[in-house]
Amino acid sequence: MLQLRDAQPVAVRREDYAAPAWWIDTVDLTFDLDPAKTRVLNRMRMRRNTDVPVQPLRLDGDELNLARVLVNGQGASFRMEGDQLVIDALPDAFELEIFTTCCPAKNTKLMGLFVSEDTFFTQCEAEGFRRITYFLDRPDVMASYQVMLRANRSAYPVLLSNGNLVEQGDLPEGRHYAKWVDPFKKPSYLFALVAGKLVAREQRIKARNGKEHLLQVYVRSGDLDKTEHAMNSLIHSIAWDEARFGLPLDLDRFMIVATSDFNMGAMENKGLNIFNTKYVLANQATATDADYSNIESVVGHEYFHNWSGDRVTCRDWFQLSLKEGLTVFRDQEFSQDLCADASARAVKRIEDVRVLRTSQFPEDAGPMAHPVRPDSYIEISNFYTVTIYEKGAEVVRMMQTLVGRKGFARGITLYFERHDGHAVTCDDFAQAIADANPESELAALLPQFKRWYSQAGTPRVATQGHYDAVARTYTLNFTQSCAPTPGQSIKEPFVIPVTLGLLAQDGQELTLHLAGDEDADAVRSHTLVLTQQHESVTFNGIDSEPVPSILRGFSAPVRLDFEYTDAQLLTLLANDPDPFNRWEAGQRLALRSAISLITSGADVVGTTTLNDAFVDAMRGVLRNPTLDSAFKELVLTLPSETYIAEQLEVVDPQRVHAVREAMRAQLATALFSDWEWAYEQNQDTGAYNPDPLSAGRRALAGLALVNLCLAARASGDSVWPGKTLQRFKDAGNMTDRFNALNALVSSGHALAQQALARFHAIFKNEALVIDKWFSLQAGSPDRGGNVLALVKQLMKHPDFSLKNPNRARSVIFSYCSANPGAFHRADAAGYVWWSDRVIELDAINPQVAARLARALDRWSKLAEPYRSAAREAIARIAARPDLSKDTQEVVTRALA
Ligand code: 0A1
Ligand code: ZN
Repeated sequence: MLQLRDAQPVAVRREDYAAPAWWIDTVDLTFDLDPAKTRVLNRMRMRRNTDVPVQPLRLDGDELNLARVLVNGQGASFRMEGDQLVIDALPDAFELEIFTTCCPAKNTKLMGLFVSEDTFFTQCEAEGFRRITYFLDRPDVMASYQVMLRANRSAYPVLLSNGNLVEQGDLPEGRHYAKWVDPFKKPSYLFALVAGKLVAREQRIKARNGKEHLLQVYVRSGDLDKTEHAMNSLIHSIAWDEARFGLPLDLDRFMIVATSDFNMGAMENKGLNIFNTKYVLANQATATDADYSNIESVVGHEYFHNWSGDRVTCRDWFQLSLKEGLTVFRDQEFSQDLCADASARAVKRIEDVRVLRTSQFPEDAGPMAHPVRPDSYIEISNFYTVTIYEKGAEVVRMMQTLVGRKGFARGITLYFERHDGHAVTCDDFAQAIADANPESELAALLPQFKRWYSQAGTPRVATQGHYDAVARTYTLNFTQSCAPTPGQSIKEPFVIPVTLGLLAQDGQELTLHLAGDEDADAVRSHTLVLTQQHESVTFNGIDSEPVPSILRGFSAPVRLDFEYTDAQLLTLLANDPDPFNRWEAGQRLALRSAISLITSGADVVGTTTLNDAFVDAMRGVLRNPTLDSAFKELVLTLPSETYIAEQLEVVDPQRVHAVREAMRAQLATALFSDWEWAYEQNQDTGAYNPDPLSAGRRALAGLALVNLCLAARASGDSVWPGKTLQRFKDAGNMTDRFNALNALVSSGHALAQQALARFHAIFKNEALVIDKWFSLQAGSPDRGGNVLALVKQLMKHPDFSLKNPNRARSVIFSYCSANPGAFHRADAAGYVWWSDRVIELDAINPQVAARLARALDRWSKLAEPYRSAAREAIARIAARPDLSKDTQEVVTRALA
């Protein structure tokens, strides 16, 4: 069906929210599944919402073929207004029957009902259910569902939907049926069905209360040997939510199904989670430690949505962070709680903060900046962002900091008691946490705290220290500010919890005596809650100028400015008991060197970037017997090009790249024997185990190998590249194998080619591994300026497909979003190629296209000639007459 698009798509505004004019009490769906033409019979019991003025019934639809509309069994008159089916003059309660068909085989958007490798899947969040039937497709309409699935038995032996299987049997002509009833009311976005040839790993578990549950992980038959980790992650998630928050599994049966065609990571449909294969399938031969860890988080994330999202859902899509920020916070806490010790927990925290700062901070400073609770959108799919997810999680984390861990658990209990079975708002959440902790600072500051929901942008906290030797006091003066963001020129002060401590110059941590609070217990870490633009705190009894450790554990999502001396940073790097700030000190030192060379105009080649003190400190960390390998790996990894670029007013991406590469080369060479030592020290002989401790050892060995190959590149030595190739061949797990391959490819060694060919030959039937193969090449360093040509060639490879989102991402995103040194070309060829891919993808899958369209979000920061060329490439996309509203919204905002 031809889709006519509005010339000017209209924005949906939060302030326009109105309760629905009608409720849907029950939905009875019958599917006759056929890839070319699926028939959907939808019978609903509807009732007028008597709290709002009388209005016609307006049902949402998208790309549906309508065959019949019956009201109480009689043909009814209706009209179409755009995509909406409108019925006037209805009784206060009635039964509505709608019969439609759709074509899942042609559904390349992967929203609604689609086919992937001969199996039917659905994706309904946010507005996909309207592609299945006409409906009140909004999250505050919650209904009871029963679903009849009918299909050919041999082609689709497994028929799944939400809830419990209540009946199944055969039908004439080789067909069969299954009937499912979901015991919980839910919004349409949580509906799901799956039908196809799948097999399941099953496990029965007994909950604390003695109730039995059936857990299933469904995959294609060749993948059953890759489901153990997902199943274990699910079991751990169930136990954790019950232990930490008292939230039990409320279903007899909980299913996870994997599909290789999926726009996002996974989806929390009630009782029937649908996952991208990337976040389910793992065995040691095909998955890396990072894959294992991501699977654990995503399985946890989707499972935790069963309460934070499904039992209590969002009133409208502006409240998306209500479920996403909270659920990311919960999955982060889950992963931390699974760690065996404090060091592993700190490593997880550093990794989370790194994601926030390299992805969310740029978003908050760019054209797509929006509050955690946005005020308007054109296409809601564009708002599944790092701001809603990761910054939203930081907002929840700050609440926990302000009320304490126990108080927060009390707040969560109250939230679920109050709102179970309802669709609510971010205000309701914050209110519950505050009400459960009436004496807390959160309760006292709630209206101001909620500015975190309404104001976009990353606050900056400028801090100065003043030591008074006579009074033996140390004072910290704080000034907070926040730059304007689109539509918000003035920002009011935020509530910012700043956890801090003080170190003596010899590195000893000091006991804190707060001036004006002499009765307080002596502590070594204190959380100061900033509420004003200017504020200060004074510590008494300080014998010499201390080194402040500010924003410990990254206690608030802000940029902290403090004019540390190099000596102070070295003290923190060597001694801070707070591992986050210890790591941060190293990052600040590296950043400082990078920025001074970038802005100096000096020749990069031949300039020694890093001073001896820094190199010695890095050696000290690498050789430190008391630190874990995972932590060492984080400290010895330089800040990313994206993060460095964010600190600059004007960005020459080639210079940023060249400087960072020079720093890497210097660390590789200067620490050569230390890297050799670290590599040898971090070899595991036992059976493969993806736990944080062993994963950390492999990570550090992998970094060592990269450095050894880089150093060999400089010296012309061939010993380490040879050893690396051998390691690549002999590796007993994907982590070691891929790290070795990466070391050869990223150092540009000639041996990389044969390793790549061998890798492809070994794994040609493992789609997720082939994604890695594409991605590594598209992300490889552009030493001769030929990565763009390579990327073009990769797109012609028989294994490449633009329709498969994972594959498209593995080539196109790896080049455009993760390889700045290759993408930002002075001849603009990278940008032109990017704009062509956005346009091409937009016709297939607007969600994926709109994400790719964000690769040049920060164009206005670029130096010439990049800036003009980037703008032109964006304008080229924007000029297309037939863009989806997804992509149109992104490019329009970029050019505004
Ligand atoms: N709610 C899911 C994310 C998700 C959102 C939209 C989707 O449509 C393509 C798919 C998944 C989560 O947070 O995991
Ligand atoms: Zn989520």
